[in-house]
Amino acid sequence: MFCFGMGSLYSEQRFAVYWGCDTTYIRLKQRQQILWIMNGPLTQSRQQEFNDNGYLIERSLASEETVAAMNAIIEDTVRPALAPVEYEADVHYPGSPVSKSAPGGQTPRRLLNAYARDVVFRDWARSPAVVGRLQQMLNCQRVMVSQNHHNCIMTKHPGFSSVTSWHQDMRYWSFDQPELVSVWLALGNETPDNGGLMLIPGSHKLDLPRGRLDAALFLRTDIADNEALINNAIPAELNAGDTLFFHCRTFHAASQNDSQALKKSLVYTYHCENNRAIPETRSANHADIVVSS
Ligand SMILES: O=C(O)CCC(=O)C(=O)O
Repeated sequence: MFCFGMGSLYSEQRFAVYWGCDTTYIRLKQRQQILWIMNGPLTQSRQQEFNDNGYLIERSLASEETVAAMNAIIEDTVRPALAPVEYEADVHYPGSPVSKSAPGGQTPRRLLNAYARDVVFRDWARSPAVVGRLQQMLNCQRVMVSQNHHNCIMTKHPGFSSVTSWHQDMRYWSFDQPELVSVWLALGNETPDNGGLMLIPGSHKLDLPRGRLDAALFLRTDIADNEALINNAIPAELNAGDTLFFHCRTFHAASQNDSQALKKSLVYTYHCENNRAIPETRSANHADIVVSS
């Protein structure tokens, strides 16, 4: 059911506005052309891009002030790292320090529980710019943020970072449905040189046989078909404030930070309210939070 309204945009042009619960059409009558079809902040073509590729980069989504406030908090709490923390030595990935007592062993990989760390992180997590996009990508009104695992500030330090091999984030999650979206906010420049993410477009649609993955659910590197798949990867080149949305089935990877500067990114993962964490799994450790109004 549509409501109807009319008004003047310019003296010589009239426009009509139709709106329903979710959809607004703005039509310039003079051209009889729909200029703008909106179901939320993403145009249909941007939403289609996300559906096709399994990821979408939205440039400058966070303001300079927000990025500066977040960076200041992180700089204050990363050396030494304020608990709870995951250390590079915890993950045992290629390049990780072998233990917490080895050289570089105290290098933090993630400052965990970002949502609880400061209101600036909470405000971002529940901001209309983020949540509106997620409602479209996840196709639901009621969106929740997880307080488990990807609720963190990723810190990639020069000198002691590790390689994250090709994986889908579903390896971390236990949910009714593999329908989650992570939101990765760059707090500085990210390129392959400083360990920025690489993604394989369209890989969220693949249903690979178990044999294509190793014991830890990374893509096996000894299989020619995987090599062909990995050759399609593209880097997510980000500037501070740019935001990468990616589906939990999109294969991605990252190398070590070969620059001289700490790389910082804020990451949250979201799902629809009717997609529940499986009880007694790590995904259900802490209650999820509704972020849509
Ligand atoms: O920054 C990285 O090394 C990649 C992180 C990542 O993909 C993950 O934690 O799932």
